[in-house]
Amino acid sequence: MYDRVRETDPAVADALAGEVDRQRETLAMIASENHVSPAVLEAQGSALTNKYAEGYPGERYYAGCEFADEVEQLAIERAKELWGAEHVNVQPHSGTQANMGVYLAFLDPGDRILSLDLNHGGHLSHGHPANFTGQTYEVQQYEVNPETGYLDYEGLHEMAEEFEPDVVVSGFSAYPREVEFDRVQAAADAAGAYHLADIAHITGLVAAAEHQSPVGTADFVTGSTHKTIRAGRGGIIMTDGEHADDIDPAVFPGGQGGPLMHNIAGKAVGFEEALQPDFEAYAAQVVDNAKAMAEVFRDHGLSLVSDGTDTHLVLVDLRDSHPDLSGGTAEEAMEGTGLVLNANTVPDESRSPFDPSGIRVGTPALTTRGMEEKAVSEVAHLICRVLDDHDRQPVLDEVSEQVDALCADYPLYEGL
Ligand code: DSN
Repeated sequence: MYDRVRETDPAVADALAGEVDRQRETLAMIASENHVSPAVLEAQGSALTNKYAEGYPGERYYAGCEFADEVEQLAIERAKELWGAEHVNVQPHSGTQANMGVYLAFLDPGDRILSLDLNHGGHLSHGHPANFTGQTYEVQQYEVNPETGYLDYEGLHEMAEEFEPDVVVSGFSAYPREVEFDRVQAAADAAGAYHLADIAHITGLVAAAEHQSPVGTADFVTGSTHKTIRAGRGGIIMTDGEHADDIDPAVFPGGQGGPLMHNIAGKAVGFEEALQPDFEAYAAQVVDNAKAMAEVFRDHGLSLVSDGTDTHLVLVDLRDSHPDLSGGTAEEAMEGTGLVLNANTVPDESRSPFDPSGIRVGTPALTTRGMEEKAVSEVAHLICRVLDDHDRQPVLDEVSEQVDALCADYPLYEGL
């Protein structure tokens, strides 16, 4: 594998082959990850990586853009069909860059953002002090209800009226429940603010109508294209005709230079795959699998934020069931067995963001491997075993063998 790379650079070839093997031989449950198809991989590795194409289809600053134009236009048309958006920009290099495009277009430095706290499931690019958003704009953050773990829509509404933000952000990285976008919209309307719905995690669920859509409700919908939608890596912005003329120049030349045309090709191919009828079944299975996982965890006595899930992820708060076990230690013990998930902050976090109190478990990649409820429940039982016996090597060895068997039963990238 990677023979041409190997001729030039054996060290990188080893690392690339090692990564394919790592993905094959472990179970990816980082909720933001997925396994794209070989077709998407091939498109991302295409000669379009060489092409500068500043501008937009039909209006480029360089010659030789006919194929770049074709690919970008296909990505745009397919995205419009998938999400029902009037206007789509497929050039953001990532979900954060997509958010940046919206902020650059509609906010001035010092303007106000109202968004969900990172510990409660938000995202760095929604106003965290370590991110440019927290450094450029005035930020206030809302929270989930401490009793239920669900978004506190009334609290959000009151905060919007008091704080008078310029933009209210919805859409989250570690929120397991369905987002009621119309209620966020009502809060934004009460403040005369824009509503930015960042659906990075749930793009695929929204496209397949497994989650309600903010398109047509929120002013701007941003997302990343490699998570549940399983297309090439990057970001996307959707809006209506009214805001389109401000969004495009904010992405280029406002915040980015040349678009990553090879990634846009990967987006186009992944969107085409998501338009096929079997994608709806995939997205439904992602959610069913997450619910099955939540059930095993609950039966095992684990505390789940919001007591379950409507989406692709489950957030486990370890403090009640395993008060001496941090998320970081759990993550490390899991990884040693081939269960790859991430430590995550939880609402009312009492440890540090570097070693928080929770773990976040997602099902998009397991579902891509073909797993259904029975196999996913087996995986959930393995996670419980590691949590209970994270320092008992014989148990970890047994779990590791069972992970190997599951990986063999649900193979990945055969023939690659
Ligand atoms: N890093 C992604 C996540 O894991 O949620 C968000 O950008």
